[in-house]
Amino acid sequence: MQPCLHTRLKFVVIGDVATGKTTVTERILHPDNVTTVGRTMPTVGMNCDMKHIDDRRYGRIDLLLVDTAGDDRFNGAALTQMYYKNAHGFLVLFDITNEQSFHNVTQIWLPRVRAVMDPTAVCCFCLVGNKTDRVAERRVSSEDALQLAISYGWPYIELSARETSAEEMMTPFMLLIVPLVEAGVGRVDEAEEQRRLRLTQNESAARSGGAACCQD
Ligand SMILES: Nc1nc2c(ncn2[C@@H]2O[C@H](COP(=O)(O)OP(=O)(O)OP(=O)(O)O)[C@@H](O)[C@H]2O)c(=O)[nH]1
Ligand SMILES: [Mg+2]
Repeated sequence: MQPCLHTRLKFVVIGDVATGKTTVTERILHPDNVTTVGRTMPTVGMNCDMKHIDDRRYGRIDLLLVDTAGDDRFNGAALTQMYYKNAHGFLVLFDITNEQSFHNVTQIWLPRVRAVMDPTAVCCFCLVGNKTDRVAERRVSSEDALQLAISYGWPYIELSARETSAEEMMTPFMLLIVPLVEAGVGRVDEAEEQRRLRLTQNESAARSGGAACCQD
């Protein structure tokens, strides 16, 4: 029987304050739920949650999503950078109505990731322009954003955490994840996991047996 494919990936969501990192993360975790839009509080430190995807072709994917604070006052840049460790992907958010947030992609966020990233590790990036529902307030053109993404070899996604449909929300992220899965990044060796689990169970059984002996 073909062993079941199982992959564990860690993605970190970064970007300026109020670009919509928490709202977008919530929509990825719960694509059908738009009730979180307008209900978020500024993130303190980080939030992390797991999304389980069962795909007929790519098997089981456990995606750990780490939503970080855009405001350094909450925990300092150095601590935030700790959350970047061992990441397989970064969603770099900006708000299409806020030019500074776009500027800070290259001025703040990318240098921070590069400062702690293992240059040999496989890691993908995606530039995400959020809040496309605020059409009249747009300050960053799709062309400029696309050009920036292309210059780094990243894909560019534009969305509205408020209006983008559940399916449209997930499709671009699957496109990011699939090449990693195909390359075997984050692949879990199920047999090895089972072996380790059995060892741990045997050890704790032996330990509790030992304790019972001592009590006699
Ligand atoms: N119109 C509109 N508002 C949005 C969208 N996404 C997020 N918002 C709003 O933007 C504000 C900030 O959203 P958050 O998700 O808290 O932003 P954040 O990037 O997590 O902010 P920090 O945690 O402080 O770094 C909230 O009032 C959201 O409701 C969107 O697509 N469209
Ligand atoms: Mg937040």
